[in-house]
Amino acid sequence: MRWDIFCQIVDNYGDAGICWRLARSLTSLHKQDVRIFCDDLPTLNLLASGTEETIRQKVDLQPWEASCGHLRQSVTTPDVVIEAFGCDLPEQYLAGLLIAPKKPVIINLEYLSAEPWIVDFHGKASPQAHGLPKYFFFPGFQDKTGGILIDPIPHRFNQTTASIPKSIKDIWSQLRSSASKISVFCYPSAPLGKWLQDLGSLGRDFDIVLTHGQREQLSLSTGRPLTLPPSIQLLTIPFVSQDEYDWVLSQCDFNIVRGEDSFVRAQLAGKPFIWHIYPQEDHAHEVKLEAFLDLYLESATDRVKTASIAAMNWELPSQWFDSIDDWNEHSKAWRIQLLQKQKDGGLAVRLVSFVA
Ligand code: TRH
Repeated sequence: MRWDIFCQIVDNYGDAGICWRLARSLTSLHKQDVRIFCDDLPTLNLLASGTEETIRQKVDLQPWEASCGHLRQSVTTPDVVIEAFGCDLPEQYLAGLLIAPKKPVIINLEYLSAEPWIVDFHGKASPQAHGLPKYFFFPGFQDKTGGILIDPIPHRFNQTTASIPKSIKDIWSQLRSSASKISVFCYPSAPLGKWLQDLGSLGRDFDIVLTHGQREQLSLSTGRPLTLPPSIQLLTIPFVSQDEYDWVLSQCDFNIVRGEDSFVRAQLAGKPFIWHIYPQEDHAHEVKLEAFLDLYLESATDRVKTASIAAMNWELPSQWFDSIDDWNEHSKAWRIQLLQKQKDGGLAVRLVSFVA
């Protein structure tokens, strides 16, 4: 089938990250024909840049405006149109669909949530005045949801130095063998300065891999230079491609992640993590976090429950770090359970089957 994915980058990278991951799965694993129309092509290109060229070339990346021109050539009328995260289709493009001989199905690809109500809304029709069929598609962890994007599965990453991405090789060589590695990708509201200082009181070595922009964010939040003990080493990596960032998550012992894509990758890495969920004004994020923790900790021991709930609510590491080995075991088990639930191929396959 031919797919057109519309991606508007409101802020951050998550929308582009999800669209790219979906597109690469649809093309390289499921032999679909995919174009992405994006209003911020440079960001999308950056995310996609580290991907193997054979995979990268299969997806047609286009600027948003190109969508109108393309449709006039009726040969490229799509079978499926994805509105990622409810973005509105360009009027001219929609008008073209209405007069096209073949009518596509429109999918409103929603945000991932562990909340129970999405099970009832996933796959429901969304009748439109223009008459084209449109459906809600909800990614999720539970059965009977749209699932999660699992491509590329992290176990393909091996531990050899040969696999270190070129863009971070120099920085990676500064890591200490005595130290645990923690990657950091969080929003400005995180109390990271205090958190790192407390980590320094644990009497263990930690190498902190700050992703692009995090060091500046840290300086701004503390308002003064941070004094950390020698047990804590801060390292900054540049903005890397999505594959390279996936690799970083898979290599660290603990990850601090934020929007829905890095959140899922941290789980697939099979390591303990803090999900710094995007803060919403109406506190909707607290409900989402709680819903996730209910699922994530369903079969966890009390020790892991206490530690991970404390960590995800930004309690200081000295309050919970002594449970890290147990949390580690739980993370590995959760990863296996997650992959088991997605053994049908996860979101990409469910989407193809749904449309078919
Ligand atoms: O960038 P985000 O904060 O995006 C979020 C989500 O879309 C969220 O749902 C939305 O509500 C909010 O923005 C407004 O975090 P996320 O989802 O983890 O996406 C980051 C993407 O960027 C992910 O695909 C990984 C990628 N990435 C790189 O490719 N290279 C990097 O160096 C880093 C740090 C990230």
